[in-house]
Amino acid sequence: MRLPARWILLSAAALVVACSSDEDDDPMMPPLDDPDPSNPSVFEVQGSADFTIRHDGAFHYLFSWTDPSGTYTDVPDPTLVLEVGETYTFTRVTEAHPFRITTGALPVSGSDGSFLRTTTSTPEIESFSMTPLEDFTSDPAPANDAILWTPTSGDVGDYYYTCLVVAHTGMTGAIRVR
Ligand SMILES: [Cu+2]
Repeated sequence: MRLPARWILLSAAALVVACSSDEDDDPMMPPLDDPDPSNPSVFEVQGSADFTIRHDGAFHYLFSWTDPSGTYTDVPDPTLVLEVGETYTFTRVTEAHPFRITTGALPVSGSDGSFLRTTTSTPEIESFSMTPLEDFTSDPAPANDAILWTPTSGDVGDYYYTCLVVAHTGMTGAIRVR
């Protein structure tokens, strides 16, 4: 039996597509969870930036900063997309609510702009914290010690920030280093 020429051509094209997509996708390396740029809570911060952090009750952190794309004021729990090699400061300027950066393994639910920490265990939060702890904690006033972070290529990945008051589960957001 002779196969129609058109069928052979289509089959060859499908084989080429299948082979090229095999090269692009490494099944052992799931892609990083890319933030959705259409989500208004996701901010691709341009260049180095200084984040000033206030709070809305026990519900949200409020971030203010300026970068070449504009000035942002009191943004509740933004997802911050940061760049390797740039330097960022995170400074708490109002009372209470110690601010901690953790790894992406912190147990949370929700999505960009509305994350909730799902653990209320201090030892568990500590276990997922970035170390040294004091370098990734911004204490409230009057200490006002800032976190100063220049992510390296080894830091590419996902992180969270959260309040160390265990009941303040909504004071949680994401940082993605790209
Ligand atoms: Cu808090």
